Amino acid sequence: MSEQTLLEQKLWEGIVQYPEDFVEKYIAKGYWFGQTLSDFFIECAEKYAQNTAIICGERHFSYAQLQQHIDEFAVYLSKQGYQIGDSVVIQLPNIAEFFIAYFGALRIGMRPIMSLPAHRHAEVSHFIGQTQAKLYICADRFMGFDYRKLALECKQRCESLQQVLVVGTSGELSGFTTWPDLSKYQQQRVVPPNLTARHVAFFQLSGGSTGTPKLIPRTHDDYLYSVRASADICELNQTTKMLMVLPVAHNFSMSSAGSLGLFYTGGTLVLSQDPTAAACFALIKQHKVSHVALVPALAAAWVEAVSKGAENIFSQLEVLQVGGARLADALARQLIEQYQCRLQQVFGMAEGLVNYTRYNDDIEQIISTQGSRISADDEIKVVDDEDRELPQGEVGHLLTRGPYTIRGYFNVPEHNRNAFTTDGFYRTGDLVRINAEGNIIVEGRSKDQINRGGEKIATEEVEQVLNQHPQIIQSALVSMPDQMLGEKSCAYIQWRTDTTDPSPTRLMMQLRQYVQHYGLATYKIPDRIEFVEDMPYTALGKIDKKALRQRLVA
Ligand code: OOB
Repeated sequence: MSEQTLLEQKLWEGIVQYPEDFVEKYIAKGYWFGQTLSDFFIECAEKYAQNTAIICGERHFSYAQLQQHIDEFAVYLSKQGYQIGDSVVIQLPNIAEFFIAYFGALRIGMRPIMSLPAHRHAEVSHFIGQTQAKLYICADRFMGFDYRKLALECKQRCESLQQVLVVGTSGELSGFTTWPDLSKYQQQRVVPPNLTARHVAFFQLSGGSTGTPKLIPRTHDDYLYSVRASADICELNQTTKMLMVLPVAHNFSMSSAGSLGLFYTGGTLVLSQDPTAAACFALIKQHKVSHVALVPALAAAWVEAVSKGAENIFSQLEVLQVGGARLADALARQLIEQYQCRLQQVFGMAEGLVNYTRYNDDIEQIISTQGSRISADDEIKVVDDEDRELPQGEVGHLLTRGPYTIRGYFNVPEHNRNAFTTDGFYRTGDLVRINAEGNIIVEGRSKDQINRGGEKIATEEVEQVLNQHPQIIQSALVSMPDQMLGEKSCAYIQWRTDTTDPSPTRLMMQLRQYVQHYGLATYKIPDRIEFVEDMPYTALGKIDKKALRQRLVA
């Protein structure tokens, strides 16, 4: 077999491709136009060379400077021996190095995995293991957490991992390196990899509903289509100043319209590592920020700050986007009516489909719906439990297929059989209704997931960890309503009674520590623990989570 064929095989391993007739359609319609993400940024940098691309604390980067650093970092990576198709887990806070690492890796055809700062060693080592990643890029410390410890844990578990690259100080651990002095690579260029825009560019992560988080392979073509179309819908331009306060690597932050949509139009990204109203309001004032994207919990916290006397920054923004979890109608109304905010609701998923309320939608639509799809070729079905399409207006399961929605998660054929229909529709796990105006209203969820202020918890993943505890017979994680976050998690625990029970508070602390020690992201640690003698069961003999949730509300 030729080297090229072997490479092609490697690049498509574990990937479910779009069927040829759809590929032809998406190309014919001009959605996919054959540009890689790397070439995309090169084009932005040429077009807007002198515009400021990123403000990161005291550091300002023009588009030309950012591209220069990307090129230099790409040279560094290739000198380290990395090649096309190699995977790299990137886990960085909202700092400029994120973009240098991301585009630098893409420049040589490496495939980044977009880990979030909240992930811990269980998740990160899973990402490394799944993709056989050779490189892990992290910060030294962030929000009081030392990522070098996490990296050490991953080094012990993951054979594929060759290098840990630390932004900050490496602590001189063996196999750890610090962020290079990029000026050393100034005069050099890498040879662009032999890749097409149809190939997978990088991996987003799914919130999931079963087991460990799944990897979402996004191609250059599909991702860039969603980026360009989003930038158009959101009407971004060279004067746009976007504050990035949600994690940079999240799909909402990157592409809806996010940083990439912003780069496409030549605007300026202001990075914040601190989501508090105090910190962000100061940045908004200082840089005359025009656009911000928040999850409902953060929007509520900022409203609280304004109601307590902070300056009303909502009326100063051109647009406030809110998405990631259901925005309560009352909060939407308050933002618009009391604080003169120009609100846009965003309902999307890392797997693809994104919906926006449009600026010219009727106010009531903006308040009470989650908008409409990006593309006329986003196929949307609302179905009953037997996959039969429901009449318009009825609540059912949302299925979708389209020019930027994946056809399968990476390397999990068994799981894909349930997560997608045989004709390629993605089962979103969301319960929705479509109103007379054609806008989507998210009414609930059929997937076993908790949406904790926009951070998704696959209940099964946490239960599996709890169930490994020697004293636990079985466990069930359910959501409980929360004023600030929308939802929090409560673990019902059936404890072995044959041992002497320490006090419930002691037990609770022990269990929390147990989950933390296991290495799950902190937001997955149960907020509350309830001990029960037995579980309620459904007629089928499964744990009746509905009954448990009702108990909590009662
Ligand atoms: C975004 O992406 P993910 O992958 O973290 O989560 C997707 C899930 C959706 O299936 C839905 O259950 C929920 O998050 N969701 C919303 C929502 N936006 C997302 N539920 C109700 N209302 C909304 N506005 O969260 C994401 C990706 C791109 C853009 C925006 C959000």
